[in-house]
Amino acid sequence: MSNTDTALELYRLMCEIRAFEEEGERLLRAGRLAGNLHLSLGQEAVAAGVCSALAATDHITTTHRGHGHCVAKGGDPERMFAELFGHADGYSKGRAGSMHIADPDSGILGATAIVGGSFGMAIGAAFGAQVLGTGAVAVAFFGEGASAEGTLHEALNLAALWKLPMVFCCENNQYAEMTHVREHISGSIRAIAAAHDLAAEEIDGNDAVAVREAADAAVARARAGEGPTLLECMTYRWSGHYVGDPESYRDPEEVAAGKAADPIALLGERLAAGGEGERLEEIREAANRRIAEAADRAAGGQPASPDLLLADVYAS
Ligand SMILES: Cc1ncc(C[n+]2csc(CCOP(=O)(O)OP(=O)(O)O)c2C)c(N)n1
Repeated sequence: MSNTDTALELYRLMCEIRAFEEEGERLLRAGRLAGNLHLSLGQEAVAAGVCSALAATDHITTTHRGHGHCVAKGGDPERMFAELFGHADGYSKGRAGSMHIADPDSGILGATAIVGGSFGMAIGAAFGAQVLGTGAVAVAFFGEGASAEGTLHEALNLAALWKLPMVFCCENNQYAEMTHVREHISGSIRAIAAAHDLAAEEIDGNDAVAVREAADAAVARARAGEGPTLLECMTYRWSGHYVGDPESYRDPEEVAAGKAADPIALLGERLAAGGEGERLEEIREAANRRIAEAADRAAGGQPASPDLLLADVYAS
């Protein structure tokens, strides 16, 4: 793929993620979804940059804010929306919702509401790949808030010790719930990784091309048996922790500055300067259409049946 084709693909992925999040928010605010949503608006470059560096056979694990990762890894937006609607054809048969999307067929081993829960699953996937010699790589997405969890240290240590084919991808969006990063991290996440002898890199997480280049290098290292890498992608969470969060803890000026570093606009400007401007609107429209149609089709599904409540819970 040429550099331009890669950049256009990143642009398309980011537009689909943005459209998914905006449609989800619209449906939730219209009272059509149960539960709540944690949106990744503003963080699209991380999901697009990392997931586009992976093969279909590679694995990701993600968090409560994982829609973007699932869209970018090849999850079907219709089945994702079906899950948000609580419909039987959703990825978890409509019983789990937004924070529990999983699609092993496209390498999405699962999202989890447990902060720090993505590490153990990815370690397992990477260890399995190493033992079986499949060549697959596992990426654990996490927010900077998960650095307070002991499981991060356990995972970093084991991954480095066993040279597991893994990438730890921290989306540092500046907030853990309502707490700014300067109020909850002493030192840095990269330093934590370095203490466990991992290669670690800080990246402009709003620059999809920069994320992609760093992810390409980390994935190549992992595949070559050279061990795990931690990528700390610096970005900004545009919306509240959840839809409807009053956000009294944030300065509107700070939010405006964060939104000014829009990863989609940033890449769009670069592509336009390179003479690709005309294709951008077409890509945006196609992305919006794909997502709107997926949501419409999902809306027509059947609600999860109470008969399935205990299915997949106990082994026979
Ligand atoms: C083990 C655990 N502790 C606490 C919580 C409550 N909680 C939900 S989200 C969150 C903050 C997560 O922040 P971060 O990891 O930075 O991810 P972000 O929400 O910014 O994407 C917390 C503390 C939880 N879900 N799980």
